Amino acid sequence: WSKLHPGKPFPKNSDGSIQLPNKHLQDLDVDILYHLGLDTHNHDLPAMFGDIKFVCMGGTKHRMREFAQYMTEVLNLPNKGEKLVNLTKHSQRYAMYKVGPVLSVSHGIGIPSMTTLLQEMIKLVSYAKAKDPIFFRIGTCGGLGIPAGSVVVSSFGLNGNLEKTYDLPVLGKTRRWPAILDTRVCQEVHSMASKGDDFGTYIGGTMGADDFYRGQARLDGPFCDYSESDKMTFLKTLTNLGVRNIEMEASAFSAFTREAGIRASIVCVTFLNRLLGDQVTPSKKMLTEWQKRPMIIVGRYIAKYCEKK
Ligand code: R2B
Ligand code: URA
Repeated sequence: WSKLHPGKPFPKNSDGSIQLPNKHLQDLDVDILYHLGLDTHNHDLPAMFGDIKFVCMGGTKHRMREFAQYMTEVLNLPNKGEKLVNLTKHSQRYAMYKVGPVLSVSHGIGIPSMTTLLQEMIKLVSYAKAKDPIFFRIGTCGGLGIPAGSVVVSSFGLNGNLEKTYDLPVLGKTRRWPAILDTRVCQEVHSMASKGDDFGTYIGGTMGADDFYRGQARLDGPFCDYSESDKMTFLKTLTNLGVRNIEMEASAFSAFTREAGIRASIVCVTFLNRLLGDQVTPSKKMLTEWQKRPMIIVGRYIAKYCEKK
């Protein structure tokens, strides 16, 4: 990694709260978390979010509301069955729900949308003085060589150039950060799979592509100038590198949580086996059912953690 600018994982405060490495923030009287519709002057962030233990992010607003509702049941919270309030409704970009120690928040599609949200979430948990928060991404993906409907817990992120990094142009130069995920959380989350589940849960690398079509070697986008055999060669190369699934955020999610010193895990359900095709063909009902699977696995992890407390 010597040629990268990895930025060491930043140490936490002794009480487990998150330190922000950016010294410029100390010059701000007020920090406006613009896309969350929250700020450090008008909102008492420690009172609102100081008890957060888990930040769970996923693509859609609907799914993240469903996850929040699901967690009220799993944790048997007093607001079970009540209508949940979207805490970011003023920003109208994302949706965020708080249930007990869980924040459930949508991040949209792709790395720029996700990292905008993720960086404001990192600031939010730091300002709130939340202790040792763990971040999850629960999502959807294409699988490699495993049945559709399987769950993949990511062991590392990979960019579209087959490198285990997240690359971002900064001040006119591309900088790179290692896309590393916490091995222990990955294994602990994987151990939440049960023999009785009607789906398999796998560990593997996850490619975070910058595009759904050509960026994921699809043949069904509006543009395509490579052959089916080029596509298969690429997908097999990925498989040989230990990659089990392809989505659109893993590299950046891994890199930014690591840089902040936050333990994190990515848990996605596969909507298709990319070695067999490109189109997402299962019915909406089936896909909705499958999207619950990462919630079930992560829900068990959170429940187990809360039991121990
Ligand atoms: C998975 O699904 C979305 C694209 O359909 C994207 O956000 C991702 O990572
Ligand atoms: N999301 C992706 O990014 N790719 C897929 O193939 C399916 C869902």
